[in-house]
Amino acid sequence: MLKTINQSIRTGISFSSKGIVARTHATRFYSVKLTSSKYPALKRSEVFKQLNSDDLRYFESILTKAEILRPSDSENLSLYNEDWMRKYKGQSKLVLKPKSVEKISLILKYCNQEKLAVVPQGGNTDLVGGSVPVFDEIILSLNNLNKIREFDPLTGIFKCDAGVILENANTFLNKHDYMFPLDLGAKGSCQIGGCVSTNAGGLRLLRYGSLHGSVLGLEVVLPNGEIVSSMHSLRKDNTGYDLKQLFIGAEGTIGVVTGASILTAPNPKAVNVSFLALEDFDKILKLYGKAKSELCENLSAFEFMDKESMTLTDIHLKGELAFPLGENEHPFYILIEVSGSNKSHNDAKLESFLEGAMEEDLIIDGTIAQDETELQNLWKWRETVPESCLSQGGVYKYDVSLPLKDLYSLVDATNARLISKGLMSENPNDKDPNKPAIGATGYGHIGDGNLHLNIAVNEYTKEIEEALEPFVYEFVQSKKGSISAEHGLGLQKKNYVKYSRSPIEIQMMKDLKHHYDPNGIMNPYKYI
Ligand code: FAD
Ligand code: 2HG
Ligand code: ZN
Repeated sequence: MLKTINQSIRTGISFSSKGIVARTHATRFYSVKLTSSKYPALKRSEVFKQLNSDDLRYFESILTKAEILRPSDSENLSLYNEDWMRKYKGQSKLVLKPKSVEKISLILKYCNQEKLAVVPQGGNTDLVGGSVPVFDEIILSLNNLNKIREFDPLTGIFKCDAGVILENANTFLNKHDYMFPLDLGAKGSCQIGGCVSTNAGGLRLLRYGSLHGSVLGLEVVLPNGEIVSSMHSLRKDNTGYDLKQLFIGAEGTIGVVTGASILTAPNPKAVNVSFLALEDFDKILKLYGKAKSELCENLSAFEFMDKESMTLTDIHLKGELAFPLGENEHPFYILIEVSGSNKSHNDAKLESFLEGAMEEDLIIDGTIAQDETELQNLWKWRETVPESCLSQGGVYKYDVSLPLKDLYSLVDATNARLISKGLMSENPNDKDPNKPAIGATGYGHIGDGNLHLNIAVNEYTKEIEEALEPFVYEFVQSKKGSISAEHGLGLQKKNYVKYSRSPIEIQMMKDLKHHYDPNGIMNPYKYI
């Protein structure tokens, strides 16, 4: 049983944003349109060669049958050409799945000489169109490079191939009483190399920091085939430039990450989670301040979800899980996780914090997990939001950093914008099938100042995209935020980097790209 901490739900709460009325009938999915037809201004570069039979013969000479995937093979090529949101679709005719770093080196050396464009691909859970080709680029999948290399139980330093799936890395570490310092909803599919290449932030960044801190070393294959083996194990190493940082978050534009050395964290002995309802965003910020000062080192997650994101999640879960607080009737929800080494201390801290928060009128209702199953169920209401927002047909996702005081205002502004353009119903109860947008939702990582603005739609349309872009980016710039908090730039934000980076910063990125990849074969057409 979930322990309810306050059953006395207040009435008459006014809801600041437009409510979401999502479809409850079967999800409609459209066949994914080719990226090249959706964005006709994007042209295939003449610099790149078309794949020919000589190229195929070369790849067949260095790879086994199991490492090459072509249209005639039974495994579906569209799994590699289409992204997770079914928003982008490339036309690659070749997927290479090498089993060794040396083979990756030979592939890149050859592609560089022959000017064949390449898209590195991990678990293909990218949310900005970065992991799939735009035209006929060769897909270099890391799926077969998936061995754990070594682990030191004293220092917690873990070394693995780039293709190891995050969840598998964590399961391995848990057996040694350690944990991976990153966790996210796509953990069952995303790979360590993909997470490093996007500098994924995830659900516990506030406690464990970013991969820029926990990656101690990398092994990378440069576009010319050179292997840079820097799988260092040192926490302190100031020997000149910290070159690995260049590849963390580079999104496969200057090399292929083939291995990573990571500083992992001891697994906490005691973890607990509370799910709370709040009546306005201001109270979320007050609660966060209180959590920081009272829960201190025990605070391991502080996630927020708005009512709309919970509505969509409820529909998506189809009654599989009861809503933690009876009804989804409050404007905002917070999931707080505390973790430490002593259960009674951990629990006592959480309970006294929650009692104080109720006395100060910060929370309306809440519940604390009583066992591991309940804890996992509460997390499910947070981790399932990204796919729930997609489940109505499509979703436009924006991942932004904003000053905390302005964080939620973007959601309200986006709803107002869609209504003013006639793309969304003003009245949440009006299920007008002619309005392509269902509504904007907001959720994300309060501790990181990171809002996920998701606009659930019945289908992807040019009108919605034009209403949202550059509107969202201009809004973020006006508040001195970042247009790319943790998901990267990919193809989606290709034309908008200037909203968060100065001309000199963009030029320095281009210089680096040109230096390491003069033929531009690595993940072309994307942000750089
Ligand atoms: P891919 O999607 O395959 O690739 C991502 C990018 O990295 C592409 O540009 C690709 O070309 C490049 N790349 C991949 N592997 C390599 C490599 N070995 N070398 C060089 N380049 C490479 N992100 C967060 O930050 N926080 C979250 O909480 C979060 N939650 C998510 C939840 C869901 C349900 C989903 C679908 C995604 C989520 N993401 C989140 C997005 C996140 O970026 C990815 O899940 C993950 O980091 C990408 O890993 P991947 O292996 O799937 O990489
Ligand atoms: C999360 O925090 C992820 O759940 C995904 O970063 C966010 O899908 C999104 O917009
Ligand atoms: Zn996130």
